[in-house]
Amino acid sequence: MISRRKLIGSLAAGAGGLILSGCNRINADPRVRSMLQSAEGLTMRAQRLITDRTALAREFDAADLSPLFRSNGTRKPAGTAYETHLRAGFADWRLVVDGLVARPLSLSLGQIRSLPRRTQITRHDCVEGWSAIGQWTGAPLKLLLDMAGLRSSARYLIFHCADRYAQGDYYESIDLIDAFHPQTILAWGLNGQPLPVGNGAPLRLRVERQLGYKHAKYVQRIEAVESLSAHGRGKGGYWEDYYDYAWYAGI
Ligand SMILES: Nc1nc2c(c(=O)[nH]1)N[C@H]1C(S)=C(S)[C@@H](COP(=O)(O)O)O[C@H]1N2
Ligand SMILES: [Mo]
Repeated sequence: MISRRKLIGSLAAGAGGLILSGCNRINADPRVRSMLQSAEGLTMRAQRLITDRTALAREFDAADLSPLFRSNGTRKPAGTAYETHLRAGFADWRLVVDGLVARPLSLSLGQIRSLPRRTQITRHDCVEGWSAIGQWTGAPLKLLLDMAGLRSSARYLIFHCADRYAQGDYYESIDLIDAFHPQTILAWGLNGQPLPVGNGAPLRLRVERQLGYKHAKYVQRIEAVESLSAHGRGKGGYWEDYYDYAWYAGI
């Protein structure tokens, strides 16, 4: 749970006393509502008829933890930039939050770790047919979005990752309902330890109502956009662009 006093304290210290713009009632947010009324919101409206997208994913107990949380996909980004950050313990690494925001952010890992944290034990489901239960600790994405101040035109967030596949850089995207979901966190810890390299160090997305490939590892930039069409091949993610995976992979 997040203590409000700690929240305000750390935001004031870490971000120069930015004003918190609350967005707790995401369904009442005019941006979300206008998106739901658009053509892009069609699939989502259909989904909402059968599921409540703001509902929480199931959380488990410590006794349910998988003995090992496997690494899948990229196990370590190639290249000297990542290697240099890794050797320095990510001391000079920064997460950039930009695009359609009022106050672009450049945050160190220390600043992100000192934000109020959320810890959750959840089950990760990969389309390749395996699941694992892990305990994730990180900063609720909502906190960073409130610090940055989304502009009214923002509809989606693109997560730019440090790893590359044959066709292009790994990236993923989510809408604002998932962005403000209470279990959507930028995780820097797994099972009580710093996030291992194989699982996305130093920072990875957890978006618990969706399948594994949406959980971007090695996140280095979060970009707020109005449309997904200008990025990659326009389908909102690496697997979506090149392998026809569904953009919305709700579970
Ligand atoms: N940057 C990046 N993020 C990624 C991937 C990847 O290859 N690169 N693989 C995805 C897939 S398919 C899954 S199942 C999970 C795997 O997370 P894990 O390595 O912690 O098990 O990360 C997802 N996020
Ligand atoms: Mo996956």
